[in-house]
Amino acid sequence: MNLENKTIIITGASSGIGEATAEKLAGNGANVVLMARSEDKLETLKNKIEANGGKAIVALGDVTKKEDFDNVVNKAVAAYGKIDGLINNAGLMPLSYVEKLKTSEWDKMVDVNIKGVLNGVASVLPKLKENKGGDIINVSSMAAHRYFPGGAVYCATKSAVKMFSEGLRQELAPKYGINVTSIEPGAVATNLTSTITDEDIKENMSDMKEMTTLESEDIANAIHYALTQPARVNINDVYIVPSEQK
Ligand code: NJP
Repeated sequence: MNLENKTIIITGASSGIGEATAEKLAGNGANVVLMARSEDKLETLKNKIEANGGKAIVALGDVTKKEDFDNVVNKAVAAYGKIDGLINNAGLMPLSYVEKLKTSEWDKMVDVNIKGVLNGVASVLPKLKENKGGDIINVSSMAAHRYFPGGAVYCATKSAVKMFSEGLRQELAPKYGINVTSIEPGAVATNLTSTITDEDIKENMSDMKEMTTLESEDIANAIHYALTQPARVNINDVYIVPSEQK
């Protein structure tokens, strides 16, 4: 499938995987709708995409607020007339051991990683149904497959995203031609660890530092692959990890 003139909303487009995905999809003809809270970063990305001949708009928003998502959808439709896909990529990973009781960090992960995905689907689904098809891609994680130290809450949120994706797929793909994919990366070199405040976790992250991790572009390529299959093909899960990661 060609992405020419497909309109795709990408959350968490201001850095890492979302940014690389926006560049990849715009470079292949998609109209990309850049959603995040950091206006400067999104404007810089939009300018870069346009300088390379692509099409992008900035749509500021917080995924934890359904009304922000509705505004993003309206902005996308005003700019491009329709919506063909949603990439629910925004996420946080403030790892900590449960006994530290960093409950406000747990709340943030539930709000962004789970409720943010639900909000996106709730806002975009009516438009995809109008179009009689489309794609929803949710960025879950290797953390949906296995626990790692300090990841009890993070892993739980990403397991929720993976299982929600499977439910969505079964409900939407046969009935409406809306294909759904869960992307499950291992370690990728991004800013994701920047929200970690638990000093014990920070000390124990040396394994990651020694490993050759994935690059954001590797995940962007996986998302592009899922999006460019014929409509009859649903790529359910892409579990993609660094060769060196155990
Ligand atoms: O991380 P990072 P990644 N509303 O920190 C945005 C998953 N993953 O690219 O709002 C809207 O560079 C934030 O934007 P801003 C991971 O769980 C990663 O690695 O401007 N947006 C930024 O653009 C996550 O789901 C790895 O601050 C909000 C983006 O989220 C996805 O990959 C491994 C927001 C985070 O970019 C992308 O993360 C894995 C909000 N409330 C899964 N809060 C990995 N990197 O190793 C945050 O298995 N954002």
